[in-house]
Formats: sequence, structure tokens, C-alpha cells
Amino acid sequence: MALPGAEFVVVANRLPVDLERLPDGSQRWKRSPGGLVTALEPMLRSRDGAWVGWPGTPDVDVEPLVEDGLQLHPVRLSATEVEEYYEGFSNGTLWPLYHDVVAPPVFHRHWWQAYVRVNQRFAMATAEVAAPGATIWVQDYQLQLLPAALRSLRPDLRIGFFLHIPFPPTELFMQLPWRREIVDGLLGADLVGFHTPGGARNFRWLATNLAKARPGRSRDEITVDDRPVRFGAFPISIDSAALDQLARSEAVQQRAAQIRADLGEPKKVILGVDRLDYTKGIDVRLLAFHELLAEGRVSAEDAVMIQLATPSRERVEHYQRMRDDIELAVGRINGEFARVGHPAVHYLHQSLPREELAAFFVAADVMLVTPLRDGMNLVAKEYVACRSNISGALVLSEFAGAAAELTQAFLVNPHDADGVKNALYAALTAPVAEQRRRMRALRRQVLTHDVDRWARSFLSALGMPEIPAAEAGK
Ligand code: ADQ
Repeated sequence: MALPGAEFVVVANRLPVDLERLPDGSQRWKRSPGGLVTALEPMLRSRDGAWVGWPGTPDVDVEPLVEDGLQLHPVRLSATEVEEYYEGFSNGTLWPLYHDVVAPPVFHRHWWQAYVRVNQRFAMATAEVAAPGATIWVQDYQLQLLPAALRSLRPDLRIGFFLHIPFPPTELFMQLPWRREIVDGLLGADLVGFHTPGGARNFRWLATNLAKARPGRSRDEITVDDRPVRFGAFPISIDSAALDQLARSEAVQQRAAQIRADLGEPKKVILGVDRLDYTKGIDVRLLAFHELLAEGRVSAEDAVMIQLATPSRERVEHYQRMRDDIELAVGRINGEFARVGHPAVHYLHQSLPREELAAFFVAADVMLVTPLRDGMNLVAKEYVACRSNISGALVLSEFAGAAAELTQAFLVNPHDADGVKNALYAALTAPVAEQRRRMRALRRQVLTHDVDRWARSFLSALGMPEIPAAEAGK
């Protein structure tokens, strides 16, 4: 099928749809609506937009398709490439390296070679799809070589890159055997975006000290081969208004009440919601809760903890071990403090529908977000968006990007076990007036800084002409 050249192209490791294989051998598309799709969809639709990405199943050739008015261009990955480029270099090398080496990164040359090969393939696919002078927005750490690869194929394009995970301190980044290639890859963009100013500063240092960039005309610009490259912090957010509205709905409010009733109407419900990942500090919060129970400062009669964990990267060995450790810790707490029919910790290794998740946020008095390092952490913002009754307390790690904006949370250093314990205790016992004061400030921030604003501010810095709000369907 020949599709028209697209004026605006989003390139991400994954398409916003999954190709599913049914038991009878046939295939079908299933939409996987994430925040990014929601934010970018109106812009994609209003300007012949296209999305380039992997459809989620290895070894299949899929023709480009138009799904719900959106052009989708699948990039093929073999099973070996999924293992080496995705599970290997992206998630076994870059992910731990960029998250402060909280797990040791593994450096394999054949993983790197697969990463180079796949980035090149994405560049070719994008070059074929883009109209002359089109705007391209490349997403995340799996595709850091793409900006330069694409520029060499198509110098006419306007290229933006956004990193969804932290950009690490330079001393850590320098461990990477292919550090220069990665920085050169990013420097192919016209604009490189990070969640925080710290990430942008780290990038600037590497670009000017490791690569051949020179200082530019302003503090947020460098010059590469006489071409300006801008960089800066663009903190991502959520569709705050939609989530606020969902959480206020009768169905979600009733479901939240039902959850509390099912838990036995405890005085306090403590919640954790994460992709099951070693960066999220799930062990940190379980330890804090365990010690508070053991010291008798909190009683299992009064407080119940729920940990919802989406299965993630289950084929990577480190993730398998971490899952075992967390399940052991949950089992220990329940072994000591549960009664029949009343667990102290409820643990669900499941991905929940949006409405159900919103009901848990509404039901929770204390939200525990304790990553050791996190680019942003959307869960913290989702909790806040769901607290329309201006109550509840957010305990938030200083090492999440979100901490820069959510300053009225109970901020903690997740490496400080006593600090986390004390913050959890303070959140559980905070007077109503204090909860309201903090939550009001948190909601002001989250409701006025949504994902649409994020996308618009990045694209306008990239120089893409503004779409009138009405035209974008907003
Ligand atoms: P993630 O590491 O995936 O994202 P996060 O920002 O918290 O982390 O987003 C997770 C999303 O998954 C949230 O929308 C959450 O609601 C959802 N989720 C988690 N557990 C769930 C469950 N059990 N059921 C259903 N949904 C669940 C990466 C970076 C982050 C950055 C984002 C966006 O690591 O730092 O904030 O990208 O840039």
C-alpha cells in the first residue's frame, strides 16, 4: 500500500498497537493506548502524521496500515534482534547504566552491533515515510543513533529527540564503550529533550568534551559542524483533566468504596503501583512497612498495603530474580502480620484496566513512589490527578524527575531506610489540614502541566508550526 509522505512522524521502539497472534494462527491488531499516543494523536491526525515502530511480535512482515486515521509503519525485528537490541543493549546495558548503575550494566559487543543495525533500519524506514522538510520526533533510549543516521539519509528533515529515562552523570556515562557513538547519534537532532535540567547539563558536557560540539549562541544551544543543536528540559506529564474526570465518575468512586470494603475498612490504605522493575524501589517500601509493623508504630489492623506490579521484561534474568525477592518479602510480611482473611500486604502481579487503576488511586490514603532513579514517574502525577477530594499523601523519591515539580510531596531519599520509614509514618499520621495544603499545591501543578502542554512545548521549541487548539480537536 502506498501511503502519502507524512509531514509529522513519531518514531518509537513500539507502535501504538500490538500485533497479536491468535491460537488459530491468525493475527489481529490491538490498540495499546499510552500517554504518548493520547498526547500526540491530535497532532498526528491534523498533519498527515505517521508512526514508525516495531509491532511487538518478532519475525513478522507487516504491511503499513492506516488504523483509525493514523498511518502506522511497522519495522521488522527478528527474534535474535529482540534479544540483542531490545532485551540486551537497551535493557541490559543502557537501562541500568542510565539509572545510576543500580544494577550492573552488561557490555556485549554483539548487543551493540544489533543496536547499530536496528537503529539503521529505523532510520531507513523513517526516511521512506517522511515528506520533504517533515518534522520527526524520535522517542527514547532504544533509538539514540537514529537522529544522526536519519540526518545523513535526509538532511532536509527537522529532527527532535526525547529521552524518557534519566541521562546519567557523565562519570557513569563514560563507562560505556560506545559513548562517543551515542553522543554523536544524539547530536544528529535539532533538539534533544530531557525530563530535567540535570540531564540536559550532562548532555552538554559530553557533547562539548567528548564529541566535537562547540558552545552555541545561547546556554541551551551547541554547535556541531556549523549546525545549531538545541537541548533542554521538557518534563513530561499525563492527561490530567481526563484522569481527574474519570476518577470523579460514579463508577470509579463506587469501585473505590468497594475496594476499601473488601479490605475490611482499614483506617489507612497504602498503595504502590509500578512496572515491576528494580529501579522502582519496591523493596525499599516493603522494608519500611515491615519495620513499622515490627516496631509496633503501625498496626496491621489499621493499615493495609497494596502493591500493584505490572509484569515487565520477564525474559531478562535480573528481572526474574528481583520478582522472586519481592514476592519473598511480601510473603515474610504476611507470614508475620497477616490474619486469616486479612493480609497485611496485597500483591497483584497484574496489569489493570485504566478505570480499575483510578479506583485504587481514589481508595488510597498514602501513595508510595520510591524509585532509586526514575526519569519522571507518571504514577505520582496520576495519583495526584485522582485526588479530587484534596486528601491523601504522596511519598515521593527525590530521585524521580517528578520530585522537581511535586515539591509538596513527602520527599524521601530511597537509600535512607529510616528516612523512608519516617516519611511513611508522617504521611500516615498527617493532619487533615496538612494533607489538604500539600495536595492542593500538588494538584495545581499537575492539572496545569499536562501531557498536551509537554508535547506542544517540545514541538514549538523544535520549530514545528503551532496547531490551533480547535483544529487539534482540543
Ligand atoms: P515507566 O518506567 O514505565 O516509564 P512510569 O512513568 O511510572 O514508568 O509509567 C508507568 C505507567 O504504567 C503509568 O501510566 C502507570 O499507571 C502504568 N502502570 C503501572 N502499573 C500498572 C498496573 N499494575 N496496571 C496498569 N497500569 C500500570 C518511562 C520512564 C519514566 C517516565 C515515563 C514517561 O521510566 O520515568 O515517567 O517513561 O516518560
